[in-house]
Amino acid sequence: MNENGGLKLNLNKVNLVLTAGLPSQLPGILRTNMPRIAMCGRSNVGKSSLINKLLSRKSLARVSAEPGKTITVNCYDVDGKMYLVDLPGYGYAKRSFDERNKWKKLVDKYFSLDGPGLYLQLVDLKVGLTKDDKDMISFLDGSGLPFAIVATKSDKVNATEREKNLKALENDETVPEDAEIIPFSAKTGAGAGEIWRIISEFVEFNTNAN
Ligand SMILES: Nc1nc2c(ncn2[C@@H]2O[C@H](COP(=O)(O)OP(=O)(O)O)[C@@H](O)[C@H]2O)c(=O)[nH]1
Ligand SMILES: [Mg+2]
Repeated sequence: MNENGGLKLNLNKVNLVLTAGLPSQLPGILRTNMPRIAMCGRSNVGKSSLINKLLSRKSLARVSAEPGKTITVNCYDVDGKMYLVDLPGYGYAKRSFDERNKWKKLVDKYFSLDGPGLYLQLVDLKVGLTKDDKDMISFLDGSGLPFAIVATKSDKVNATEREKNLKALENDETVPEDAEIIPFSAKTGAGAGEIWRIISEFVEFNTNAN
């Protein structure tokens, strides 16, 4: 199977094209008719690690041991066919009111951009849904935005815990019945093929539509 889920992509042609720290910097140089795939989730859930794994890079997106350091939207152009977007994380307890406000304004601006956007909502498979995760899922669902749930750090749970925690996600009332839930590990790469399949379906559909 093609590891990019059917899309022909040259992963040597990946560039960080925009780092936006202010709403006014969006969309900036982004071509809004090009599909955007955004990583959404709390600080430390594994957003940057997912981007690195999908692009087979060790440290393209900065992986941080200290969560919540920077509030920026980082956009990677992938072979001129789509953007992978590293959204700033939420739920970082030490953030000040001003910083939370900055986060909200920036993310709201991103959500309001024109053009095709898919959201990968990351949830820690071991931790389960936080209050903030539930709020985000309700927002995505309520706004009619297309999204899939990626249950991260699957290497940290054993098979029993994994099944139990996946069931809990599936059965949570904030998670729509038809939502896709993909267990993923940036450590082992498990689930990456499935995530590429979802991305490529979205990209193909929205490229042909233009
Ligand atoms: N064991 C394990 N650790 C992970 C995984 N994904 C991320 N991490 C670790 O979790 C921490 C936060 O990851 P990062 O990608 O920076 O999260 P972000 O804040 O959402 O971008 C880092 O220490 C990563 O090495 C995973 O799949 N398995
Ligand atoms: Mg990050």
